[in-house]
Amino acid sequence: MQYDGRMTGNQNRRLLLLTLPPSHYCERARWALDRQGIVYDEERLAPGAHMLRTKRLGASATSLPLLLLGDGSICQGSDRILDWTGLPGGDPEIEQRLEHTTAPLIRQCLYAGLLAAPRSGIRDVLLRGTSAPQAAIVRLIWPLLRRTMVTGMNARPHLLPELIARVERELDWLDLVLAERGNHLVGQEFGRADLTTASLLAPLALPQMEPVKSVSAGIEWPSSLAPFLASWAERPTLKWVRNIYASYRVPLSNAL
Ligand SMILES: N[C@@H](CCC(=O)N[C@@H](CS)C(=O)NCC(=O)O)C(=O)O
Repeated sequence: MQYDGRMTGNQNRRLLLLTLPPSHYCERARWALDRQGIVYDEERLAPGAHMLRTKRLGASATSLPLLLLGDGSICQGSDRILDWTGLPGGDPEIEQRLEHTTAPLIRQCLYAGLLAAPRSGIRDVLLRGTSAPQAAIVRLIWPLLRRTMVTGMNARPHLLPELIARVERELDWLDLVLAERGNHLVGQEFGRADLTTASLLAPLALPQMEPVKSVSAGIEWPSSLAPFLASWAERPTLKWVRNIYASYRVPLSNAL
């Protein structure tokens, strides 16, 4: 097990998973906890508020997911959280590429389209399940926050053609991997590599399973993205992601 080991005020309390609601890394952590039958509460944070919360906890970075353990220590990062759950069936090489190349690219590409489209609904999706005061503040500062997010992720609309081409190359790679390995990436059973791939690709596959379905409900895909999402929908990888969700995504926790 690998985690920060920093102590917080969470001693003797239930596990608490801090998330940014639509984050695919947060979904990866949620699903692993659910899969392992680990009971936890989820605290959904608005962008910006998450920085104050993580700083107050003394975390080494602001990124989510972050799991507050019952002994008060912090486990930050989806990879570490999966380590902590002990979920078997990992493939470090595939998971590293997904975590460090594919997933940030998907995020950059989708936000480049969504943040530039005033009626995409992304602001409400980012605020779903967050506290009323956080949501009120974000609505007030949205124009500034939107620009900060564009800059922070380099999610600039003029980059979309290049980002879309790079996403297609990642899908080409995964189509090949799945063609070689069959229904499960490691062995004959659902495991960590399958969960990592499915969760990090979910924003493209759009599985209609909870909690992903309600977390992202209300998104209006702008014309800069909609045709590409439609043309990718029947690719082997994205069909596989939807099948994996339908077969294995059973939300068990009493999270939000
Ligand atoms: N490699 C990290 C990446 C996590 C990450 O980038 N999370 C994003 C949400 S998708 C985030 O928290 N961004 C805000 C920040 O870094 O302050 C993980 O697997 O947990």
